[in-house]
Amino acid sequence: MNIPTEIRVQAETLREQINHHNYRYYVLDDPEVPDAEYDRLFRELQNLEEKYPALVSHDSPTQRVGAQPLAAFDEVQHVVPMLSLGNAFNDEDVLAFARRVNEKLDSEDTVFTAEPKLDGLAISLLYDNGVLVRAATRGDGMTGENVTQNIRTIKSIPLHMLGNDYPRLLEVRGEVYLPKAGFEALNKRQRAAGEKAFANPRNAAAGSLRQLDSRITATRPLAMFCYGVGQMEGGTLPKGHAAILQRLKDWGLRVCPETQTVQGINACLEFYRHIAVQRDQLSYDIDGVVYKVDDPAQQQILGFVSRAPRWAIAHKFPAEEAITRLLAIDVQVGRTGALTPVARLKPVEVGGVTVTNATLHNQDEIDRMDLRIGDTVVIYRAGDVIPKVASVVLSRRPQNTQSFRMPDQCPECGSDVECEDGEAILRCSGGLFCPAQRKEAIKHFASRRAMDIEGLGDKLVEQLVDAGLVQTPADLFQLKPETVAGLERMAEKSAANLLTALEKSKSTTLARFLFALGIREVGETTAQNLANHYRTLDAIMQTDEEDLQTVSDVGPIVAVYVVTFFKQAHNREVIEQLLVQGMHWPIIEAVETESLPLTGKIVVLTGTLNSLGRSEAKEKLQALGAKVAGSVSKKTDLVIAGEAAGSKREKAEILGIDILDEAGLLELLEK
Ligand code: D41
Repeated sequence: MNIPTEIRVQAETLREQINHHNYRYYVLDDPEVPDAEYDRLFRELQNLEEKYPALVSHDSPTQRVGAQPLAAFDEVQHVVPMLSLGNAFNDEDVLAFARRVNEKLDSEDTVFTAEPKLDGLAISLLYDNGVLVRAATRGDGMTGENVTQNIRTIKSIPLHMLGNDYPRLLEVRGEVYLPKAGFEALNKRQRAAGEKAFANPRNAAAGSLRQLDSRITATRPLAMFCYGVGQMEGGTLPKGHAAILQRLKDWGLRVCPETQTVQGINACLEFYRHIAVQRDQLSYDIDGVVYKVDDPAQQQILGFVSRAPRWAIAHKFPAEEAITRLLAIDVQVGRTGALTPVARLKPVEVGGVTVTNATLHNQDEIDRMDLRIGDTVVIYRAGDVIPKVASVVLSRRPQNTQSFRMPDQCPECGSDVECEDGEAILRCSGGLFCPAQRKEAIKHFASRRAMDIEGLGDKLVEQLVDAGLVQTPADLFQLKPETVAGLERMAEKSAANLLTALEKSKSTTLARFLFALGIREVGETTAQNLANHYRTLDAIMQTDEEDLQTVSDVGPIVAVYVVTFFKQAHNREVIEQLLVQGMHWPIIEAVETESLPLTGKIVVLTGTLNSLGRSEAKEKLQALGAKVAGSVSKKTDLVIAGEAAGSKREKAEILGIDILDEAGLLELLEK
């Protein structure tokens, strides 16, 4: 097909725009336009390429979805070997490294560039005339595997470098990793699908890159930071490691923003401590920092020993994995009755903290690891997250291990345990009859973001429930100073303080109160949305599922939870008592909405929208004053029918309700 010039220009312009926004988003971490605008450009390019398949270029930003599965990975010979890094485990090791460097360079204050050490996989990217032509794993440093198809799915890796001053041939090296959030999300997905969860982000990144089917890799939110160059032909690089990194960044490659150039080894150690403090807040896992002599002439003088440069060293954090013995598996009952197996461990130090418990998630997870009580296990702990059992050391399994089954009865109250459809979660059916759920409900009620009852910590709640003094949140407000003071480790003064705090907590907001009730899936945001929408507790207690779904953030599942909660007599009773005790909040004024174009109109969204997401559309309609409902009825004023709209559209036609297509919606939102 002959493609008109203006179409070619249009596609090229779109690609440039998309690449530019990718760069702003991934490399500079400073997006210029909202996601919706990016999505719009992307879809426009996709549509063009669909219409004119000959337009599709190998480096088009649309070509990241994965390709046909491979039978095996090809081998790649690294022209410039990928060196390894020497390790330092303490300040002394680092100082010894600095002495060697300074001696050989005959300098006192060498300039170093210090980088966080990503815990991922070392990867080489080869750019030929700016186009990504090959990506390979490090392998043994000499020979790696060709993972080009997989690497192409990583959005933060440019398929085409930016600018025009890049070398004719350039090999960029760096670390591919899975951000912490991506790791958690991936494991959640894996578990929901009955698949094995990954022990840590590094394994997850490795597993994702080792996929022969790149369409699977495309679903894994991998990312990359670049930290050096290998092969280069037909070009020059600036003098100095930090300057090279800056140049890579200009060419569209992602570089770790924490990287710093410092003078002298003490400044390196300072960097280490600074990063150690930041570690938990970083969006990616690191296992230490790397110091590199910045000046390439000095690097040359230092050279390397047995495949590791003498001009660089990794200063590692204490290990995050350790081996210990699984002593027992206990079952914990959470606020919503969910049963979680918890590993009791022989105390072991992991990353500088003594660990005695670790989470096991569910029975499936235990079965998949073939975990038995008495086993030797690997414990993994990253930053401040809950430690977990990563794997079993089968070769160290003793003779008399015992397998484990989740109980049929709640270990706290003896009620039957129920299994929710399609979920691996077991739940105690005892509700607030179950002391464990009662305790958790009261802890949640008292917590800082709920009623914020100062001095009412977890331990005290447990004491109060165990002593039979408190059954429900409302009972808290009936406590007498003498009873509280009579509890173990409770002095008169702290008892008086608690009562003052309880009194103070009575003055609250409707949103906090709703959140404090602990309705399933009603977090702070949903509670706030419910409060804004209904303005009174009565209105919320009387509403139905259909109406609830007109609230921003509330879907059919949450709507059921809310209605079910308020239907239950014991919940209504507790609420009643709390109000009698004097719990109160300011009246929420109605917002002036009369001037909005869709005020009072009930709108239903159906079918697929191309230019914006459904929740986005819902929010925008609500901003215009509309109530967005889930199903079509006589009360409906308007139906927005996207692509492939089905029965809802038909019903609207039968009822004679106004119908708008996507273009009509966009026009409406423009107003
Ligand atoms: O972040 C890392 N994991 C990292 C790894 C880094 N920031 N810098 C590195 N620099 C090198 C040299 C100095 C040899 C170019 C490295 C690695 N190597 C490396 N990664 C895996 C093996 C070696």
